[in-house]
Amino acid sequence: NLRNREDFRDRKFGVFIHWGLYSMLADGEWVMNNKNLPYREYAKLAGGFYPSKFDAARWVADVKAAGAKYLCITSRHHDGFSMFDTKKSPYNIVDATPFGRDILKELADECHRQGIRLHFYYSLVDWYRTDYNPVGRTGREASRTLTGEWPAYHQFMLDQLTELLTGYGEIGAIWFDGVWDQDQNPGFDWRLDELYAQIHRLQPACMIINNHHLTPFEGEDGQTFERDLPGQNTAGYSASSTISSLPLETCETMNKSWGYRMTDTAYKSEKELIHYLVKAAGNNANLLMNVGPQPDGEFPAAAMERFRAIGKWLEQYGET
Ligand code: FUL
Repeated sequence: NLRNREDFRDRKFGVFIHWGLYSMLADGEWVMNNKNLPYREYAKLAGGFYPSKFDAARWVADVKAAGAKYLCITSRHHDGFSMFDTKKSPYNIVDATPFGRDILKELADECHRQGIRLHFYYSLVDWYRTDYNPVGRTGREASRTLTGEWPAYHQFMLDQLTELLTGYGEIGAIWFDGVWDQDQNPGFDWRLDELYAQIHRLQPACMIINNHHLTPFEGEDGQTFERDLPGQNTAGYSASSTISSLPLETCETMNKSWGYRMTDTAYKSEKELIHYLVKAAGNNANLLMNVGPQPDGEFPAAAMERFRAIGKWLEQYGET
């Protein structure tokens, strides 16, 4: 997938979308962990998830109008809720919500129709399943060994990745996250090679990116930095990485949150965001800029204003 890497490098600007059950609580995607919510109670949010204004065509058109060339959406975040029609667990948007629609499928169809490359964020951490411990919490806080059931969880991930790579057309990249969850468990083997091999088998051109905050491993196709430009470490996530010669990407929020947070009004200005996009490009890195859609399925107005401003700027000064 060398050609795909080059294609990715040229895309420069992508939109990250964090959307899930957590959006309903309007307190960021880590709310279950941060507020110590019991996972079984949290799961009941699904029964009320009905984003009546969700419109995949609108989202993709807005992303395109912002001048972005790709989109990366949370297929399943740490809360363990699948935002797609998985057959591997009933805890998913089609079977567990009154909405009953596979938003990933609708988005995939629109991305393909409107010419936006689609990436799937996929969490290795799962706060819902009992075969990945500790339930409801990050594993970073305590050294807890995984239960003997862990191979079943690994198989579950393998099966879900198979679904994602067979039911949604061409996928530009799988964006993994959560390797760091087992930092307190030295020597733990995520068996990533098996996950990677399956991706390569199913879609040889699909890139593998992993937000492990380390220098890329064997089999990966890009390096992503969380809230920092390559070579910087202001956010504290990039201490153990050196800059790779693979395509680079940095992800950043418009305010301070990934998932929708009602109280977070600390949006960066349009100018700051445009400067950051230019700086990232100057560092040979793509910028993956986040938006956290509301529970009703719309992008927050403050995010929309910024998307429009960036789009206008790119139209005037950007290369197409
Ligand atoms: C981190 C996650 O823990 C955050 O919730 C978010 O998804 C960010 C992009 O990556 O590792």
